[in-house]
Amino acid sequence: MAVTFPKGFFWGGATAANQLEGAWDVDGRGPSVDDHFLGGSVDTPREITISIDPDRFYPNHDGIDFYHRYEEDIALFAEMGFNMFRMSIAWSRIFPTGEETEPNEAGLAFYDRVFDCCRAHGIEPLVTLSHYEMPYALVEKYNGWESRELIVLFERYARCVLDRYHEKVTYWLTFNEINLGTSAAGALFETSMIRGFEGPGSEVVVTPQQCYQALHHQFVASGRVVRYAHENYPELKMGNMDCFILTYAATCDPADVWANELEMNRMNWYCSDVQVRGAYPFYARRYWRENGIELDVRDGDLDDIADGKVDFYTFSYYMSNTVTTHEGAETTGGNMVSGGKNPYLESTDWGWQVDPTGLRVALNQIYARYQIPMMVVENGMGALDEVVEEDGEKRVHDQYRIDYLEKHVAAMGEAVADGVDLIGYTWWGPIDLVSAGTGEMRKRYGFIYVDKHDDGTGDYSRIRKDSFYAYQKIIRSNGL
Ligand code: BGP
Repeated sequence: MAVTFPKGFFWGGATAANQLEGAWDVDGRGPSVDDHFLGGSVDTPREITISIDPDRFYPNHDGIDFYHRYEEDIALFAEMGFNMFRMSIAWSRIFPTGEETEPNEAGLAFYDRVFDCCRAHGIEPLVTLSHYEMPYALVEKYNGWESRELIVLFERYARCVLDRYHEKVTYWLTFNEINLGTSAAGALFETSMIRGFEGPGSEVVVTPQQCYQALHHQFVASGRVVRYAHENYPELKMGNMDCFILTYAATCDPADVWANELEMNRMNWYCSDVQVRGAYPFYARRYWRENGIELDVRDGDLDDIADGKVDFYTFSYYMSNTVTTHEGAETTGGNMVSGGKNPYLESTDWGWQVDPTGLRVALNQIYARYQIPMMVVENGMGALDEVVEEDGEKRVHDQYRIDYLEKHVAAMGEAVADGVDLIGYTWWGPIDLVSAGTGEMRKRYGFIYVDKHDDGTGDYSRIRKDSFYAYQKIIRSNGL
């Protein structure tokens, strides 16, 4: 059966400000959390430094210099046929310390230029308000989302950018991969609770109480922002964003099946149940009790959450894992999430298990639960690429990435045929950028190669990889 994607389907790519913009201290921008992270690798966690050490290399400081090269990059996206570009706004470009009452006009003007450039190419921006970052000053003063103070500060920032860009941007997401906040390792990225911490990131210790309280603050903040958008700009579409890590019971032992049910609730459903349905789910109370969590919920919080129901559901999908209660099970990689190995799946060089069928399963499960429009806003493969010279041209033959792309597009096509209301797909890292988990450039996702390396060298030139043309073909045929 020929797979048919809906007419007007959004095809594009996804990025985050801190991973590509660079220009970390330009035009009044304040330091952001990620500016304090050094580079790491698959087995060496990124180190955090409280002060910026001028003698060390911080990969996010220069990113891939999108700040100065966005016109060239957006033109390349348009050449591939994109009609959507997912990006985020760096909060500290707009409010450098997070506590100013007036925004930084130079920062606002930058995003005006970017959105105008997208529009000129017929590309719809999809904007994440918070993608793993906040002004670093808010870490020092409040320990990130641990503090309730963050709610009003985030609201101020979000209202400001909604007021400014509502005619240029229709699709918005509040928090990137909010559900990573349900575990200590993920909370490091997602909630920025790293005050006073120095050293390799994975050693940051936060308790379940801190994680779930921080998430509560984010739910309230997200709810208030969604309500503000709906009341003031009814044409806007507001979405959530979860990191969907599909898990399977490793065996048919009912104990494994139940353990997997619990893991799916924590990892994949807890946050989206709140943001899609506007209330904490039925299983939350037992989970809180058994994990020593007592939420501080103030008057009005639950109304904010109830009013903050999103219009569409979005998620990232990279891998699946397994869950077992049996001893001695092998585990596999993931930057913030690791899980059980699946003998039927292969893994990337960074240990992420590749499972296109799992994407079809996830789409069906999510749609069965919520029945609202959905987008896959991240999917991709980090790999080592080699540049070769042929006929005086530089090329990258990345057939592995094309295979990954085609299989995941096929799985989405099947899900569409299953009846899922899927409206868009944005590949993670359409252009090589700094890895969030490891800080590496060598972990490349792009259809466009960027000459930038982990020792800081490179001239930032861009090269179309073979996958550039493969994606172009997919888009031209609307997925056929
Ligand atoms: C997601 C993040 C992205 C991105 C991606 C790939 O979890 O939302 O920011 O980086 O994963 O991960 P990594 O960069 O660690 O390979």
